[in-house]
Amino acid sequence: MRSDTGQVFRLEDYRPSDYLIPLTHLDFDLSPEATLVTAELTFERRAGVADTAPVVLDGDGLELVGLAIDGKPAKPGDFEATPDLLTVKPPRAKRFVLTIGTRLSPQTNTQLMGLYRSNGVYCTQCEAEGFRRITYFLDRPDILSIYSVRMEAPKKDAPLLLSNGNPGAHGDLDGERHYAEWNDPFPKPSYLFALVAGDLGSIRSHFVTKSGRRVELGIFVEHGKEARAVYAMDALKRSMCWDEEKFGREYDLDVFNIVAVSDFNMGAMENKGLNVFNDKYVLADEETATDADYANIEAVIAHEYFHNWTGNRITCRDWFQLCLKEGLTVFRDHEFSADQRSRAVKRIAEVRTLRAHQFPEDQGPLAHPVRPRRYREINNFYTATVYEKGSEVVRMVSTILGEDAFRRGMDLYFERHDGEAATVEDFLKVFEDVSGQDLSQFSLWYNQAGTPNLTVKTSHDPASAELILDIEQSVPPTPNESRKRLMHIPLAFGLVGSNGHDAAYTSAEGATVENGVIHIRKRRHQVRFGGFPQRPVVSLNRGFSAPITLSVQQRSEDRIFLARHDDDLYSRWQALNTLFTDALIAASRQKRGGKTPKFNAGTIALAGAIAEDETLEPAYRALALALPGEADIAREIGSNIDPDAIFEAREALVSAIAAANGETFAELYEKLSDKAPFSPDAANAGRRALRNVLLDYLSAGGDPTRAADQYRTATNMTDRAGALTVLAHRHGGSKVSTAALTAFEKHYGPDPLVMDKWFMIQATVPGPETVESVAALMEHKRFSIANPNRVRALVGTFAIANQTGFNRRDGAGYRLFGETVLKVEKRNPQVAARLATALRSWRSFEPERQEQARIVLAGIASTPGLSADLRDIVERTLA
Ligand code: B3K
Ligand code: ZN
Repeated sequence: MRSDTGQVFRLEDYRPSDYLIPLTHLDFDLSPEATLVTAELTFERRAGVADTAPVVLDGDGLELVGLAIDGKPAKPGDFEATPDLLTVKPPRAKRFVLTIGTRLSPQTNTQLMGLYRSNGVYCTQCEAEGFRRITYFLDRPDILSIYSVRMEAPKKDAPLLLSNGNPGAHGDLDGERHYAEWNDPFPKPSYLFALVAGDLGSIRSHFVTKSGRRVELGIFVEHGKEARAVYAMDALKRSMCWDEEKFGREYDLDVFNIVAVSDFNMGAMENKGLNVFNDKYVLADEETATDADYANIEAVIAHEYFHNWTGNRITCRDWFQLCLKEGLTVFRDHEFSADQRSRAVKRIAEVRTLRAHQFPEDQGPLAHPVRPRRYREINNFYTATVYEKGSEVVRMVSTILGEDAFRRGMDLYFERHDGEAATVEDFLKVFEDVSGQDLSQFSLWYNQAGTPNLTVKTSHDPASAELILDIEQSVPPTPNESRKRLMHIPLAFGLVGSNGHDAAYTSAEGATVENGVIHIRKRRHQVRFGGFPQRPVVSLNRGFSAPITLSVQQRSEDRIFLARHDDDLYSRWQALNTLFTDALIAASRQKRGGKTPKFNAGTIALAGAIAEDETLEPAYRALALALPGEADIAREIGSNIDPDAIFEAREALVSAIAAANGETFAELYEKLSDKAPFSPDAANAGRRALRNVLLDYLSAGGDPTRAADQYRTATNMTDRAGALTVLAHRHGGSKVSTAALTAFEKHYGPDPLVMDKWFMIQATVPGPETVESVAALMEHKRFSIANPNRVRALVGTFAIANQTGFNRRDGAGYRLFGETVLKVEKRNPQVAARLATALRSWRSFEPERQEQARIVLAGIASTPGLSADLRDIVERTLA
């Protein structure tokens, strides 16, 4: 484990390195516990740098076994080496070569950073700072180098030898060994280096780019799982095609390879020409993957592929600029999925994710700007803020400029910065240049943390036929940023007439209003729209044009009207969701006060009407009927949260909706039960989604028959897992539920990815006893503390998605969690730190729970020898 130096990195301290490394040649002699790496690095001193300036290279736990300067073995006085640093006295010449030998033990590398082994396969993960665990280097993203790689290994262990770029020479060696060379002509930062060697199966295909270049495609998976990679291959080709059409981006190498491994710290990695994936985001068939898995695979394959231009060809100058590649690439993968599936459904899902993950981050102790200004451990900044809010910021640029100017800006970005390590300023500049707009106020979205709030009061003046909006913006204080500046918020809107369609205004004053967007730039705007002798209904933040919270005074009749008629499908969903949320907040207050909640009949009826509305696609109806989750309600309440009251309130609303619409739901459930052959496409997935939401309502009354039948007759994993969830959550402990869980385990036991679903379903069973069942499941033979997917499925899911179990009043959930985080940390600090962020909202609970959480956090903080990763998260969470 790298020692915690307590060092803080600051954006304002950026300075170019004294040396460049134009050429990097790496030689790997692979062996599980003694891999020898020889790095031949060509250095070039930058102009103006003294020839005495030492070469200072990053390392992380390295063992130096050899060092030569321009081919001559280095003398003791010429260098100083520790596991984490190599300092070399440079030769006089401007250009020179250092040959560095290091010895690695991939087999015992449990951090899964640098070179490690997963199921016997050698693989690498270098972003952000894993390359320094392979060799000493200027391990920073602004050092772009041309790489050539040679590797050798026993043929039997590693018939497959892969690295970045295009394949070069390969052949047999003495002693049943072989070698392969790879050359990557595109200069790249060290974090994009990759090597894979092992025995894997594959599927192959090819793609012809629009200029006629043929690209060989390969996806490598465990033997026997090849058929499960077919969907990923299809998604890859669709991504390649889409990027050409939508962004004019062509692929640039002769090969593109994807390798799926089962031990991986995150989702996937965009290494140049050799993406390495968590197998969860590659493998799918109807028997083992849900529709959500298919959608995720499509999105992650696209995301990593799109990085080839946004991230690889144009990379980041430093890690503070991480959103430059991540936010932009998320925006691109969102647009891709919207084009492949349903735009409205995709948008709603994005907003739900943003609110579930980014809003609590922005509103809690870990809040930071999309471009942070300081960090202690960069791996802790691969956050929902950098990724998801980062994507929303790019979306706002597109909203402000319009589609055409946005595309011209992107074209200019690619043209101007190809082959460079760029900054957020470079990115914004291209859009200013193509549009002539001043984006300086807008740039606060990158530099200021916190979710802005808009308060809107509407009034209507029949005498002047005006609709008046009084809008006020505020940005709440966040850690280390108590005073906030006013932001530029593009607020898309519509004024809906009594016919249910947008009505045109004759004048607009008080703010710039263009193309259906009000540009909020000041603290207060009074916006007056003329031409309304009758009051229209206001629909605001259409399409979620800005990632803000909105407090609009609006009658529930108006919301019901919007939920039925708004031309903007996102806003229809939002209106319904607000109605549900308000009802649930009121109901949880009533529950807490010992009263029985009462619900508005109009809202309840609306659920039935939406379910039946065949003008809406099933996937949309499924999202509309899925009530806000317990965590969503908690977030809206904000403080002094009692998760048990929220749970009961939500159950009461589920029952009320089910009771009032039971027949409609049952008929629709049957109607959707066609047994057409399986297809993972969006339309079919949507029907399954709706049917599974209905199953949950229909099972709320306590009868497990329908769920048990669905479990028994299911022909795909979506329906099977959907039924199992209902059985375990609503009928837990019953004979049918226990039998189904046992049958599932028996059938899928040897398939780790499917067993993750089994763990997840049980980790999310509501109620206090789940603490004990999660503890018991951690002893299950299919569980492993060493595998990040298993840990996330069981313990991560428990902490993030089980409000009543994790936040058990006596603190047992937090204690189990705290102990597990420390266990994981011993092997893998990065995964432990990520896990620990689940405690970030601890201060929003009622005092008893807060105290229990605080004790656990303080216990972690006082553990001797804590890693930098975990210390950073825990100290910020407690601050
Ligand atoms: N760039 C990687 C994430 C690396 C995380 C390092 N801790 C995957 C992605 O965002 O595409
Ligand atoms: Zn990414």
